[in-house]
Amino acid sequence: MSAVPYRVENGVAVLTIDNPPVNAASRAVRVGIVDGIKQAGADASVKAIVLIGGGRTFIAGADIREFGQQLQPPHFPDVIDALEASTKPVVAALHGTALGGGFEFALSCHYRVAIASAKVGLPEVNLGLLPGAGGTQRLPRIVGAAKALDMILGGKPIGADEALKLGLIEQIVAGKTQPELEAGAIAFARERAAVAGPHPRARDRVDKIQGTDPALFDEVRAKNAKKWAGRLAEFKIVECVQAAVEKKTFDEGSAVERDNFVILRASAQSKALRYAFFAEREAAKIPGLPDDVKPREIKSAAVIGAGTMGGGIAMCFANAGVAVQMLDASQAAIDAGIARVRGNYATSVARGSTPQDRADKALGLISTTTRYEDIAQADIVVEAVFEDMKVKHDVFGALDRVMKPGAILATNTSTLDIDGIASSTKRPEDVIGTHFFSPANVMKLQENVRGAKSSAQTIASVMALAKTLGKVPVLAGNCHGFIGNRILYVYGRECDFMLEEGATPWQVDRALQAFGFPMGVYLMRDLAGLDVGWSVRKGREATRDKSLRYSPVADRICEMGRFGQKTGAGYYKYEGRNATPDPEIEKLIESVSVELGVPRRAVTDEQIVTRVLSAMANEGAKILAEGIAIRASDIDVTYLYGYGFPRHQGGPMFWAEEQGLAKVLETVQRYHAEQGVLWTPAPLLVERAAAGKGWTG
Ligand code: 3H9
Repeated sequence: MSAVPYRVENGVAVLTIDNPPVNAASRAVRVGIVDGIKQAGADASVKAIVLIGGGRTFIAGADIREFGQQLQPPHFPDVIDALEASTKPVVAALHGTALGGGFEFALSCHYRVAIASAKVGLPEVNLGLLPGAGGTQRLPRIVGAAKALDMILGGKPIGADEALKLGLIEQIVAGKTQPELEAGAIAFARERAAVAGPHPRARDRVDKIQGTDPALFDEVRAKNAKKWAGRLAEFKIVECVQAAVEKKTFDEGSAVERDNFVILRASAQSKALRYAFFAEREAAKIPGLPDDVKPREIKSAAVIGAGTMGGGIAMCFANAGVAVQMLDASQAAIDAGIARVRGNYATSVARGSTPQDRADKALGLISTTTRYEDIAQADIVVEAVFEDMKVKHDVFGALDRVMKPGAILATNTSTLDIDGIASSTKRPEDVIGTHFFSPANVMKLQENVRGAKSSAQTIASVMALAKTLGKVPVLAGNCHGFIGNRILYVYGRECDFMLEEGATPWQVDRALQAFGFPMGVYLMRDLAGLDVGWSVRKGREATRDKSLRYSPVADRICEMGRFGQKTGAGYYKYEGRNATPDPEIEKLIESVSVELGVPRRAVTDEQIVTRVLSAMANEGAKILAEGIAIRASDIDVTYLYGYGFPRHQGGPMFWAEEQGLAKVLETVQRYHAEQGVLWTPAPLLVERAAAGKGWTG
């Protein structure tokens, strides 16, 4: 059975791609298209050809899983040649998403039609690739170089309306369904067949690239230099579009594209980004949940606590069209909270990231109250109050009294025991952690934390909720800090020790930023404010294990009244948001080294990165063995979406696997010998390294 069944209707050959779920252009699809075009060419009764996706979408691109293997013919250029060389007009009929190689197939057809809900785009950059099937050459020929750069570098699909305006499609077909699209495309194809050929080919056009400002490409490179530091694909994309404009022929430009695509496909960055793509999708799958479990419907929500976090979470619901009530103890807290939310919307409207009408609509979905009785009918309530078990008990006790049966009682705690919180209710099966990341309306991660008694339906509901909110969910088990903050603690701890051993905050930050973190750990702490962590540490001081190494540097900085950016000084000195290294802090750190008897030595940037990542992977291995994370890749997803881990590095567990677990273990053992118990190698790391395996192999 062909992956592209062929049939003729009314003198039009219809090639229907049948490769669920997204009709990826795997080998069978490529074979099917080439064969279908050949068959249509040879059939005298056929006057035109329609290429259409079966099911819910056109082709969503190359089959990403094939990139790790030797690619089998026919290759993408073979398919494109077949489409383009057809003397009978070929019409691509688009619905769902026509992406990457799929859209490139469409661009090499003579005509394109779509239904109004279709989306088209070239998202390869998100996988560390470039459009390698002529997209960097054909797109500029249709929309001009500047717009093509915009679309390819942005990697975001556009709607059919915009595609029509840009000349990327010829017609929007009436109707909403695939059969309606097919009928419209056949009618369109018959019209075109009645017109004498040759039919238009994007490769022959020069009108949109002639007269391109030669400075455009350097300008784009310069404008993005900081954002793209260390990344490959973006620069290669600019080079290819430049070749489309500057090379004498289409084929010369295509050769530049092909060479660069081959480089990117083999690159470590693309491997990491492709891994991240699948890791994100895996994380949504929860083994052990009964197949028939149905998430509860969430049509209304309530958030307890109108602080920064509570307001951000309320915005998430409102942005997703879910009515949400914000509850706080006093009207003053409510007023301050709603003012902050309004301010956030005003800022994003001013920046152009949210249209005014969308902001107004979202704001209209947020209401406030100070009375628990008012939220009783909400389908879910998310608690975002102060991180104190006593306060959480009070809140959950109140929720237990008022909330309707079947409401989900979620907590945004970032560290506390979910079972402890659930114990203040008589319905622990409805209690679960939904840990959002600050700013909650921006950060993509939703770390869901299952308690011992959270029901399968409660788990399924918050996993589904994440999708509704446009978040990426990971399911964690219950331990102090769960996946994310437990590893973050180790990360920060090792950075602090390196300060005492000879590094400076700015060196640590520089090394982490060179690795790809958008912000180093100390700049991040200064931004978040140092006082919160200080008060947590003071609270725990009595119970801290004094036999373990502890760095007092952060406490000393707070004792100086330096709480970070908001006080104009923290690890750095600030003028507004501009941070500068502060010799006073260097002196303070040196004096701590002397006081603790830690000899100072040169620490290299490479040592900083290796030490931090090895410690993270070692802790990750413990988390994995304890079942706190379901998969190593879930730890990576947590870091990619919640902690700004550079996506093109894949995540700490991916990093470790790429290094080789034996090599990482060697580093861990070396620090264990030097630093002691905090570096005890994770048994799982030892086991996997000895077996010569990765985390899952
Ligand atoms: C390319 O085209 C290169 C060319 O320029 C050059 C070639 C020479 N391949 O996301 P979902 C799977 S690069 C293989 O949950 P949604 C996905 O893993 C490619 N598998 O659904 C999942 O599997 P599972 C450029 C793929 O409705 C299932 O399909 N294209 C691919 O939320 C459902 O996916 C892209 O980058 C694929 N290409 O979103 C598009 N795509 O069920 C990548 C999906 O086992 N894809 N799968 O977990 C997407 O952006 C979204 O999947 C899409 C659907 C918007 C299509």
